[in-house]
Amino acid sequence: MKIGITCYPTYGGSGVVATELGKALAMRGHEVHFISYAMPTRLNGFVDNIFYHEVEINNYPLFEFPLYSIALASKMVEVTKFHDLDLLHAHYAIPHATSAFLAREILKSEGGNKSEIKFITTLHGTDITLTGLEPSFLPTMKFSIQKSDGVTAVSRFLKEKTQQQYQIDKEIEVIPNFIDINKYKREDNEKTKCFRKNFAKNDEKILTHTSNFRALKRVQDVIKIFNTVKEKVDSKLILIGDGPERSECERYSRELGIFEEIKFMGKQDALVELLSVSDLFFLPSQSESFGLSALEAMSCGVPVISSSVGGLPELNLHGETGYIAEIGDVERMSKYAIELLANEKRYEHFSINARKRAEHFSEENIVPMYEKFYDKVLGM
Ligand code: GMT
Repeated sequence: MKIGITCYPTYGGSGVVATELGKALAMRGHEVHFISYAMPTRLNGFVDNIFYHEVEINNYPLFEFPLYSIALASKMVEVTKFHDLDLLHAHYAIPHATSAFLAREILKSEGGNKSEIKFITTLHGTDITLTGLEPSFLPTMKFSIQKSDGVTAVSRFLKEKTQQQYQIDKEIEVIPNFIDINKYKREDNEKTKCFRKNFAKNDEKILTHTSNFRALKRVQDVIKIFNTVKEKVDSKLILIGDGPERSECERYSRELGIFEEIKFMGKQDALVELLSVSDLFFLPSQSESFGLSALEAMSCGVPVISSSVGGLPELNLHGETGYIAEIGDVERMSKYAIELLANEKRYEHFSINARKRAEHFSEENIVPMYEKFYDKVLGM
């Protein structure tokens, strides 16, 4: 199959999922064409069967705002025609589903051999729960989702939320996030032992959080939890990633007098190594449709303490792979963390369960769900 994938290339989980999906599909013999404004960050190194098409945007003094959605639609038309695509797959509805709709209608009106092209939209999270609900986007979003030839959502929660909030009766297929379990696995060797020494003393535990530091990730809650946990369990905190709340988080940890015990790592490629030296992962988000970062941690055998929002309970099983608590209940999250870190046997059990749960979301299990869905939409 020849598939055109559009995603946000540099920021957020939707781009990661879209790129990893494209890579996995290419490995399975499909031809994948990424259509975006920049090369997706995870598309590093040469992969056979993968092509990248950059959307060029011409600036003209009259256009106060870049007309990306239109330029993207035109690029989708061009790539579909000249690379003989079978399908367009838009990740994150705004504006990708709208551009794909436009591209499909243009190709239909041209009446050539691509006049029957179909497009699929994958809903990831904030496209539905936040940005899409803004009055300036809502009618266009609803329309674009409804007009998609197929729609997938990354959790049952997101499917139901879409149907309720947009009053859409369209069938939505749940295809969860996935992980390369052979890459994301706990490394326990001389290198990671040495790595661990950089962060903590032998008897200290390492608590970790990864995100793009937006307000909805509630990174300050992680700092509050750490402040309580470290009173009972000798520990250090690693914060990975960067974003709008980072400065405020650094300021807050200075105010609490614990800045020296927290490592603000910024964006990191060595995620597997960092997760391999971690003992607990925190994701206390305000909103989370799936929680890819928690899945990455679990795949490395790290139990997760998360909020109970969105799709998180579909991934993190309370009392098995970690614990869940209400948004903002840092007291309960701290209590869970202290109890788990203090109980070696239970911890071992949770760590094994976390890895087993992650295996359920392996690339091998989930990517064929997309292939099956493509076949269904194309009537094959
Ligand atoms: O909002 C983000 O953190 C980025 C966002 C995105 O769409 O790029 O992530 C969403 O998609 C991920 C991949 O499907 C999910 O794992 C995240 O849970 C989801 N984020 C939110 O719902 C906040």
